[in-house]
Amino acid sequence: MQIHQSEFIKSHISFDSLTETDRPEFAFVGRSNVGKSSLINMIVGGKKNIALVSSKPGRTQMINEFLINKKWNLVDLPGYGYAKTSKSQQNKFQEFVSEYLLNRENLTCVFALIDSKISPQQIDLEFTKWLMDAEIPFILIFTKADKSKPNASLRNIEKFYEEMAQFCEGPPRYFLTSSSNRQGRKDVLDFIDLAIQ
Ligand SMILES: Nc1nc2c(ncn2[C@@H]2O[C@H](COP(=O)(O)OP(=O)(O)OP(=O)(O)O)[C@@H](O)[C@H]2O)c(=O)[nH]1
Ligand SMILES: [Mg+2]
Repeated sequence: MQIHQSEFIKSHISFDSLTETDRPEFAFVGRSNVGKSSLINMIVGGKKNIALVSSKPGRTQMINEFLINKKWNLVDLPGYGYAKTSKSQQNKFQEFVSEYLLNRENLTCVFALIDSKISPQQIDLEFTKWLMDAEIPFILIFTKADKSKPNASLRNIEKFYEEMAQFCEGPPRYFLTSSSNRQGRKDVLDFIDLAIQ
């Protein structure tokens, strides 16, 4: 799939303000700082970034909606697990994100992002389990592949799947990506292309 148009639609601070649409929608979710906004820019951004990447984690605090090729939507969700965010803020995010994930009717697939540089984190495993239990369709996207040697990334992925095997029978597929060297861009776009047919 070629990306010939991508535009920012709107930021939402509550689920209710999202526009109802039949367009297929894909949501990027994951721990704060895992690289959601960077990946969105790498995959659908042109010369200019469309999602805001900041040096400080916890910055994407709203649901940011993008329209791609005038055909499908992409959503950048606030990150979970940022320790410096107050507990009440964290709860608010969780409520907001889970309300979106559980109720968005046109949600085609969630991309759950995991940092490929680190060994499995409890918070990511818990979130993956939550997606499974809620029967929300998702795949895993391991990020920041450029930060370690390929074998080290693959070992972390393997370990993640080993941990996941404790609560999941049909493991989801995954892609390994890097926003720095554009690894995995075609994999993700091919996946979306098939899903919107
Ligand atoms: N080397 C490398 N750095 C990356 C990659 N992706 C993201 N980063 C860096 O990681 C930091 C966080 O990236 P973001 O894209 O803002 O992460 P996010 O998940 O959107 O973060 P929040 O919005 O705070 O939840 C930034 O400093 C990025 O430059 C990658 O593939 N490789
Ligand atoms: Mg972000």
